[in-house]
Amino acid sequence: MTNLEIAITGGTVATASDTFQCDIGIRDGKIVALGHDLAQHAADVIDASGKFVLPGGIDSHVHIAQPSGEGIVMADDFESATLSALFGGNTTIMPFCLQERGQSLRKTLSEYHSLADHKCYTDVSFHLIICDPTPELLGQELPAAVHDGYKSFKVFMTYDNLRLNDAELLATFDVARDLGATVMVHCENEDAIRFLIEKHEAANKLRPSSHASTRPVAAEREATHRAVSLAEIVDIPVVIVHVSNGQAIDEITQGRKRGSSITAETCPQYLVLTSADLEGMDWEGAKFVCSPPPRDTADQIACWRGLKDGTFDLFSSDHCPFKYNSPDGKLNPRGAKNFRHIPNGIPGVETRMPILFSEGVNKGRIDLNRFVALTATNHARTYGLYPRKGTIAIGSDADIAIWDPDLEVTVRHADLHDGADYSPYEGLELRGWPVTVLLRGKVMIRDRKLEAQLGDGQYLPR
Ligand code: DUC
Ligand code: ZN
Ligand code: ZN
Repeated sequence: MTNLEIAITGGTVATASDTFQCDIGIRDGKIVALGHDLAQHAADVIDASGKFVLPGGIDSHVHIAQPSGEGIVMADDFESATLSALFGGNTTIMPFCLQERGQSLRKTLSEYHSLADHKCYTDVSFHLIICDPTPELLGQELPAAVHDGYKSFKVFMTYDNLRLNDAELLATFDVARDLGATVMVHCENEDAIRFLIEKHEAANKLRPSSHASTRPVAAEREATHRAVSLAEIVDIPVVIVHVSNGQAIDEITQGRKRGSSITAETCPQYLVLTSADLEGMDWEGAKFVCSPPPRDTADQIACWRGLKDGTFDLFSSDHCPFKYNSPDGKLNPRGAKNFRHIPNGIPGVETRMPILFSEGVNKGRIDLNRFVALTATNHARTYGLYPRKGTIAIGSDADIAIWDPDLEVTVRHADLHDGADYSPYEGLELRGWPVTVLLRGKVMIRDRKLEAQLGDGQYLPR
């Protein structure tokens, strides 16, 4: 009798805690059986012999279609970003809804929903970005949004038009604590950065490499210390996002030793890029302009250590794509002359997991279970999607990525699916790539070929 829609057979299954050989049975979009000899019960059998069968990736830090300044346009819409995510082994992504000053949260959310509705290849759940914490927003709009299931938001300590000062951070943390919302903090000291930018401009140091020298480790370390301290004063857990260096890691470790609840995230750019990449010929360094900027090899090593020893809980892309050779991208008329006008952000949603798999698992720096925790399970746990998402267990959504651990891929932007015109990882030689991806039991990619339809991805209320 056939009672399974799909059986995935013969693979090595891994979760955040265990690795085992078994078949997976899928029905009605859910995992309904873990066992042996399931093929005979299934209408469709996917042979995963010699492959790793992992939970679909969850990338909880992705920017899509966000307003990014006059004349600047992000390179991805929801269609291209989620297609790219899917080919990189992700089944859920969590983009941000940026509330522009003066606009209501409700309107912001409805605009992002109309951009995303029926246009996704992965499941999607939104965070907010809060940049204008007026009494009305904190007293009414934010509680209403959290009540409606938008339970996490990012705040910035940098960027002129986004940053919150300490009083605003405290007031926002205070409300988040009462609401049980999760706060993500971008830690860089805006005043220090602005001071350095002005110095660099006065000295006519305008090339892309100045982006790194005007956003030094000390600016991130200080802001991390402050965010952790303000959260301690309010007694709220925080997520410190895109940590780039050893000194910021130390601040997190110290905070935890004092008893603070801190979730820490890092990203691929802090493992395989350095500030030297911003020194590229012509204006090519602009391709690597993101904040915080990539650091040096000692900081790369510190980030690897943090991934291995459990300091980091989350490994996200901070995907934030702009075209390079375009007047609405990195080489906009002002950005082509002065680093401060180069839009901040790099693409990476498709390469996030292959980079960590190849450089981490295949090179012996982290094990497979840690890989799963860092790329899927901990994201689901942190943002309220677990155990529906982020694991392989009876009753969970059948969101599964089947990896060929030995497939050798040289990163070429021409082979990727995002809307940018370059990859910061061009030429990187990787081993291991997801070849087949299922979303809620539907085969979306089979043997690296798309079978999904636009709109197969759903919004996930939380
Ligand atoms: N920095 C951010 O804070 N967000 C998106 C991209 C970036 O570089
Ligand atoms: Zn950020
Ligand atoms: Zn970001």
